[in-house]
Amino acid sequence: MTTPDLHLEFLGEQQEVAVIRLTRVAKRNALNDALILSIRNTFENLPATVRAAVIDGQGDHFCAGLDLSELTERDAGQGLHHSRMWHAALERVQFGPVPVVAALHGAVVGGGLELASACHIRVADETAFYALPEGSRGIFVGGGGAVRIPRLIGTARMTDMMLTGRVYNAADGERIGLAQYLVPPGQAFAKALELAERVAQNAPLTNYALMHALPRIAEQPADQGYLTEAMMAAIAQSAPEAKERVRAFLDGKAAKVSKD
Ligand code: 1HE
Repeated sequence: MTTPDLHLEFLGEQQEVAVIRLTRVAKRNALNDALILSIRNTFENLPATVRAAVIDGQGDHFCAGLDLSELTERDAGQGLHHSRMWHAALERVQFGPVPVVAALHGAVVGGGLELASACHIRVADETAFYALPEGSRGIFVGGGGAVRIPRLIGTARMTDMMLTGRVYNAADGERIGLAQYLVPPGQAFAKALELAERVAQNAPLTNYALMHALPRIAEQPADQGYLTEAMMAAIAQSAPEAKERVRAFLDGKAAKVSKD
């Protein structure tokens, strides 16, 4: 599944963390059609041993967004299908088999921010910056950004980013919710890997619930959300693994919640 523009490897004692790295450094990891299809293919074919994933970018930037050199003379129908191709790929990231941690640095712009938004946790180092230059390029987001980014930062902030070309630095990005973690330069990958290894230790049904039930519950009217939550809770707690984990705590064999 490794290609010249995408590297895949497995880390951890049981190879439980997949590391997906964009390696199109000369083009600042701009996403051409082939790379988008590679991302989709990778998430569709992760081995069953994998429990969590990290995605990052080689070089000085996470991702420069859509490969603008491919934005040629598409007609409306071709543009529609191109956008839908991105949707299908990023849907495999968000609703694929395992939680994904994005390790961000440098440019996280346009389609790069759309890719990051499809991940479940975002870790940024202090070199990261975020923008949606689509506005100034005369185009619009097409990789699911109009759906996902307002859910992270609100419609007003996204509108401002696109209307004015506003660039958020790493600290402000973390403040407004584009990233959940902010780390010193060069440390995003290490932190993302540490988090992914921790996520990989969760009961698979818990991770499934967080990826597949929680975002849908959050979109449901409250009375439907409560019912979906109750059903998901019942399924998760019925798993033998859940019972073992609760028993381990009651027997004093599992870690307490600690603020350190
Ligand atoms: C590219 C791209 C690209 C770089 N498509 N080729 N995205 C953008 O509007 C962002 C455009 N890129 C930039 O603003 C800058 O390149 C960066 C801030 C990301 C990096 O700057 P820098 O100085 O490190 O690199 P560079 O010299 O600008 O670029 C190096 C090469 O990468 C150069 O090619 P070269 O052949 O002259 O060496 C650039 O042309 C190339 N390159 N970014 C194509 N994006 C689903 S819809 C999503 C819609 C969008 O994402 S729109 C936003 C697109």
